[in-house]
Amino acid sequence: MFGKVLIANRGEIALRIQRACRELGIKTVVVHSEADRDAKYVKLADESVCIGPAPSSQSYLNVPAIISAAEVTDAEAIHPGYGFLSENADFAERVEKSGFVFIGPRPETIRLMGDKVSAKDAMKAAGVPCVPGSDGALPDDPKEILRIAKTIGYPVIIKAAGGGGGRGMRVVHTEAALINAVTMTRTEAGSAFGNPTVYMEKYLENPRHVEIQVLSDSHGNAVYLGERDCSMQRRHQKIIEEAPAPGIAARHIARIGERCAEACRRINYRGAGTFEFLFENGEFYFIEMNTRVQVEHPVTELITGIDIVQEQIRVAAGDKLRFRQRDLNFRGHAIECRINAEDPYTFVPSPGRISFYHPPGGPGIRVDSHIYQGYTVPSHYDSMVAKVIAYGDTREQAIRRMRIALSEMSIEGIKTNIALHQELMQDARFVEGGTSIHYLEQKLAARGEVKKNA
Ligand code: MV4
Repeated sequence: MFGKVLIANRGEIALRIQRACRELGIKTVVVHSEADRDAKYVKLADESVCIGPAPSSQSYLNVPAIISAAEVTDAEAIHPGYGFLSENADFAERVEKSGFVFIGPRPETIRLMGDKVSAKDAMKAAGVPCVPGSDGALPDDPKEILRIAKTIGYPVIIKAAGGGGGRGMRVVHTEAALINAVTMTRTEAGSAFGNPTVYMEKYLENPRHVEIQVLSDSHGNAVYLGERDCSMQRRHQKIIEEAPAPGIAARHIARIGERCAEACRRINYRGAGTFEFLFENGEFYFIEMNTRVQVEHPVTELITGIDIVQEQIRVAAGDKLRFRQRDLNFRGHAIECRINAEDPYTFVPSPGRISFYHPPGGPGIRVDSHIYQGYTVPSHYDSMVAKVIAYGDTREQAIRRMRIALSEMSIEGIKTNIALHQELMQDARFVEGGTSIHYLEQKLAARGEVKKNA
């Protein structure tokens, strides 16, 4: 096992990785920006290195500064967390070429999945069901493009190969609008991602977002850790995630999960990964693969009893997975609410000093957060300040526990979206389970109209 790991991230995930390292007996180095200098989690680390000013471009994305920090502190491996450099293949390559272990997949794998066309090709070849669409990149010939769309059937969606996570997409409803939409998506993709390649899929009008968590070692072993439903989102920002996904049969999950694990074995995947699917009319359709630990990993940890971050570190160190699929049981239900420093109505970020903080607790409640009373939420980064995760034997119990947790929690001095979460935990459609990716935006739009009319 590694003696020392450098954590190339900030906030709650930097603390989460630190805790995993500590339990494994690994020393930690945290790199931080000037804005995060006084944070408690920085002081809790064995060592810390300031790598630049507040803007991420000069700190958390500053590759030479991070590599230098690993060199001067004699770290053996680098954990990138999520966001920032976590899915940057060039960074992973620089880390390994500098003699450190990148805690994540091999750079080639990150590159393969970063290109959504090659990712889909690889998954299709491995037997993972995909959204019907163009076989690979769209050609230049407009006649060919029109023919492909006719075969798929409208509506179709044009996506950038270099996009992902909701960036670089356009929905097309009619033949008349197609060629212009392809041209515009290509142009935008060229300037945003440096890659004008686009592809086409059947547009699914009202799907759920259901993802499969996998873990894979470098000895040909791979398992799936069940699914998460992440449909409750606004503008591609998830706000509630849960495991298991309400109303999907365990047999169905087992079948798709086994396909994902088999795909990992085929591509010799290393580490934790997530297969993103759209789920509509009882069918799974692969869209993208994420090669990092995700914000919502705790819900999977609670229903499996597996520490995903520790397992990431173990397989990066070359260990074999310590369990097989038949050793795993999915038990109970877990729900995560992302607590953001933002206005609950306008969603405008609300950084600043936390004048009072009281976290929730009690049976089945986990809080992943780096905040405390007196902490100042910097304005330079993501507004998520805490994750409240409720676990119960049933979904009903998890919801009840979440309602209690949210009622106990107080964060004063900044605005948060706790009130929105409280409202959603009482929402009849959420309580019923299985809402689509459009539900929250539709609900918020309806609420806005009531206001305007009043
Ligand atoms: C889609 C889709 C409908 N049909 N693909 C958005 C994020 C990116 N990961 C893929 N996305 C979508 N792809 C087809 N063929 C709808 C979305 C989508 C979405 C997906 C997951 C979660 C939230 C979403 C919000 C809007 C659109």
